Amino acid sequence: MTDGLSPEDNFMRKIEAGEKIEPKDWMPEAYRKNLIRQISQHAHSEVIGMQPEGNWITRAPSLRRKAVLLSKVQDEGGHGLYLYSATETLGISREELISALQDGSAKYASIFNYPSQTWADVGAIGWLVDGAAIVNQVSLQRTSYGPYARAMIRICKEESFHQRQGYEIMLVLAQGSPEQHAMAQDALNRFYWPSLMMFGPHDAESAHSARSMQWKIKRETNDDLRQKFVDQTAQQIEVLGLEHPDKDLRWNEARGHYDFGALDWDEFYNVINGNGYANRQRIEHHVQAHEEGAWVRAAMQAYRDKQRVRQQTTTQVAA
Ligand code: BYC
Repeated sequence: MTDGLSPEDNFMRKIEAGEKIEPKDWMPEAYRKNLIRQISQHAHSEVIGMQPEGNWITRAPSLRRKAVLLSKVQDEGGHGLYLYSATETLGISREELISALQDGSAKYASIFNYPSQTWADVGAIGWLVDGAAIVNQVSLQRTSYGPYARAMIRICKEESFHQRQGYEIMLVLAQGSPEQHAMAQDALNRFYWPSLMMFGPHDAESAHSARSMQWKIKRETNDDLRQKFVDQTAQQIEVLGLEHPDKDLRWNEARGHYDFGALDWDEFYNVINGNGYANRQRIEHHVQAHEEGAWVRAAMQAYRDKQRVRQQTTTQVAA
């Protein structure tokens, strides 16, 4: 009890006052589980998201492009690690999280099940995918769980750089030869709609939104964030001089937003249920990399065991 409040009431008082919930604070079990679900899926997205771009590191068109892409992909791995650490503060182990990803019980962002076929796709991923992620993550900087909110602040700084490098690739291609311009247009056409799907189903269909909004895990709804992204992207497409893939896009003066065309929700559910173009390949690649890294985990464990024995011996000698 705090100030005569029950743990439940004290938790809600903190949430309503905009105070952060920290790992050692009392929290409802459903809040803890919902956070483990969302933060771990976020971590998995960062790690699986390394694959479509990682695929292009050796094929990037210049040394500068290779160095930038290598560094960007490495950042994504780092984001995954902060987010796994944030999830572990909720009392779940890294092994459990990884096995949920590999057995398909935990999801990761649908967008990473689309293939990266051309160099322009790398531009489109940086611009649109990181761009959509930033819109969401800026909002998540105000999430109620302290470790998640703090991870988001650092991650957003890096994502802004990622988004700009992607946009710059697109700008160079869009202003290049007719073939390069066509390649940029094709990448935009293929990545635009899946990027809008990153924000999840419509609010009315979103299983977790109401609860997550009440607990301030999510600070804006899926549809509100999607609208922000549509609005900012429309102008960016205009600057690139590319054709907008949405033929129903119209500025709505009364709403102060763009109205936009319907998303293909069958495609969305198909992809999140494991039947996208690259779902199987992404997980197989992850399993293989994880198995190849087993010796690193074993070496770390052996080092920790040795340190523990050494510390015990020192303590015994001192006593
Ligand atoms: N893809 O009730 P809903 C990056 C699932 S990576 C797959 O609305 P919620 C980057 C949802 O999980 C950044 N699944 O859920 C990295 C739920 O299924 P479960 C990625 C999706 O959680 C490398 C069900 O559908 N960002 O930037 O309230 C290179 C019902 O949905 C998707 C994040 O992860 C989807 N798009 O809202 C480049 C942001 N949408 O769990 C870039 C953090 C929905 O019941 N996550 N589902 O089996 C979030 O903000 C929220 O989890 C979502 C969904 C808005 C995604």
